[in-house]
Amino acid sequence: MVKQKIIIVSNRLPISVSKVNGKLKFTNSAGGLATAVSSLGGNASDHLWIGWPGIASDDLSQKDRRQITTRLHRDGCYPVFLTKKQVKKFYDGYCNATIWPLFHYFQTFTNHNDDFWRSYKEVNVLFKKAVLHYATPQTNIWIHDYHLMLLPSLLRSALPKASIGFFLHIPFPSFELYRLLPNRRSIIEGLLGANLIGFHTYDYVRHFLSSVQRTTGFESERGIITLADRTVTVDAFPIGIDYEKFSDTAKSDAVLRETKLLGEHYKDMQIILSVDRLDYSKGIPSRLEAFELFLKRYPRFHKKVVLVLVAVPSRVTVEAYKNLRADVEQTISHINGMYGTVDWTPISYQFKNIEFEQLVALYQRADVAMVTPLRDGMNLVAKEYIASKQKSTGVLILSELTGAVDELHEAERINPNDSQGIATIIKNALTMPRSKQREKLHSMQQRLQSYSVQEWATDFTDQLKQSTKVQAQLSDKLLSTATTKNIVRAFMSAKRRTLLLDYDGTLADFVSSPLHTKAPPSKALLKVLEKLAKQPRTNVHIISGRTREALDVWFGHLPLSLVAEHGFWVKNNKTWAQEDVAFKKYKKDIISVMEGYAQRTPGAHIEEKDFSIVWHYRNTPPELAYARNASLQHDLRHVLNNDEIQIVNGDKIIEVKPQGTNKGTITNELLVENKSDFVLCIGDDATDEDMFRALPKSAYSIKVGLGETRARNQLPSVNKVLNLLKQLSQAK
Ligand code: GDG
Repeated sequence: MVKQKIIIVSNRLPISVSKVNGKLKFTNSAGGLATAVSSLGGNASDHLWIGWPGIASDDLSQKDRRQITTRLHRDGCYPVFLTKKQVKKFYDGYCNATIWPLFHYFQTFTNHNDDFWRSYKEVNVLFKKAVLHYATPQTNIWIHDYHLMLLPSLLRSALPKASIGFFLHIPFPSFELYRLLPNRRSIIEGLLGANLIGFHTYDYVRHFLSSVQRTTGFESERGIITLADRTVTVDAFPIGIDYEKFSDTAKSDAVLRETKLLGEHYKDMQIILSVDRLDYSKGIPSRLEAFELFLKRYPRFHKKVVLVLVAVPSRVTVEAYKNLRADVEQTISHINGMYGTVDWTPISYQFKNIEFEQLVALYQRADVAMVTPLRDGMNLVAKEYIASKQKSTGVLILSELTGAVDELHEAERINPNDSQGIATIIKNALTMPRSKQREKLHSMQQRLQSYSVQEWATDFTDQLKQSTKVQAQLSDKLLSTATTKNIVRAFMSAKRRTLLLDYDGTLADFVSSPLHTKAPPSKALLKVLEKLAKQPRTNVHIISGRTREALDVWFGHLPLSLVAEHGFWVKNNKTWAQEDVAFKKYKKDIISVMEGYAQRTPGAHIEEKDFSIVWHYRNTPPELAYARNASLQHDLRHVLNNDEIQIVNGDKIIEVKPQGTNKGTITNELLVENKSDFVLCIGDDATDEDMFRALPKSAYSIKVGLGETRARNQLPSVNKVLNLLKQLSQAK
């Protein structure tokens, strides 16, 4: 079997299969995505498209399936067959009755149903199997849209090194909406299997990053999320249209003929055009309301204007869509009945899919396009209208709740809920001077031409390759099996061995409370440490920011050397010795500043140690923490205006402590005392970088987690550290 270089995965294939009079019928849908894919370069055989062909498998015999598969293969497509039950629960259910309404801010239409969710997981697994059938570790995989949000992680576990991209075509809602989803964590984890996640606008990127942080705790910097062993890049790629196709078709004979027919039919009337799938997110009822208001307020336009409303049938089996259709058709009858005359019908309504040339002719002829969704990921109709205006003028009225508005700022922006405002804008649009219309169209056309759907696809796939490459470099430092073996070998042959180990985040995972009663070492860890410390010629040092009391309770019974409070306390021969520094005199001021903040910052609290005061904010909502931390540090600097004290940012803490002593200074002292020919140092945060800096070249150093470090190697998790220590403890 030929393995493909790019696999596109989307719920629907660009070819639909149906059965007419018992015979299979194949229909191409020349959508934007199909054009985008064909522009990706390489041979057609380099691309493979996996998706559902649009017909339930219950209606197909084995022979039908074989025929479909063979026929689709010829066009580079591979079918995933779904049963009627899956179509109902996965597609109509979880996709279109749960995710679609919630992500478009229609909370009350959102149906939370366990059966839907089960089916969603099941179908994502079906897609995974289909992809694995074709993918190699070198394949680039590009997954599309909200139907397949679990697929990136499902594929990642099977193909750890694959290059996986995901693009969401609908909005990603604010966390306040997203948090309502019972499966919010699984969906985020599903998406994080990708190397690159793309959205239409930066607002959706922001919402996504904040939802990632709030549901999983993973933070991001400049759009890069750092997981334990990988990074994920998140960015905005506003989808374009096939500009040439629209501008060329607009000039074609077929369209000119259609436009002429429209001209004859509507004579001197101005046309306002409305084209969408019949979907509640598109705001059709409020558009009609505004149009009615316009007719009421400006009778001089009666018989001079017609609203051509094309509503394309969509998801007709879903309850909310049935109700919407009834509602829209009732309102149209009402307006036509109220304002129409024998020779004039204000709204010309078509509930069907019209031919492409007819659509472009309508774009070409329409004086105004009303694109007023209540929410829309991007909205291509707005862009297509502008591209089709090659020989004519026109005005675009565009909702500010579409993704497209970011690029089309010359459009007449409206709030789709403001019918009064829209009525005025309709009047202004119908009377706008042609020179002004031309000027606005020109700027928008230039922009759309320069970032067409072809550029969009190339941009996304280039970025995917780039981010996969950068991520591969990042994981270059991850400790390999070979280096692990080297470390064990060096440990075994050394005359004297020194191990310098941090505790939180290195030997134990972070817990939500810093209290030592809440973060005790596991039995497994204690066992490994004991065994390790009892190895001959071996000194094991725990170098922590924790207090003496905590370290004593946890490790006092083991033959380990302990360093508390980042080096201010050192335990040798069963007694603690302290660094000679003056800190006491500052404590009162520091605590008083911090207490003021703690009282009005939910989740934050203060910890007092002998040589530091710590502000903990792990349980504070991140946005609030960000704001409070900035002003807390400002106030602290103001109060402690001297060189003896430093303010250090740690992992979800701000620590105020004396200058001079740190984990690096103590490391220097320990290395002199121990005189070892094997040194291994493991840590995870900024304070541990001081240790890494103090090590001789020959030492082994490991940072837990990704991110910049001076350490020679990295390990992704505490568990992996324990594995390594276990190997050393068993070395003979
Ligand atoms: C989703 C997101 C995002 C419409 N009627 C006819 C017809 N169309 C074509 C248009 C346009 C497409 O359908 C509709 O695209 P939109 O972007 O407006 O909306 P969705 O279908 O909701 O698309 C959306 C998009 O994905 C891409 O990422 O922009 O936000 O919801 O291309 O031309 N085509 C023909 N006859 C019709 O009657 N031939």
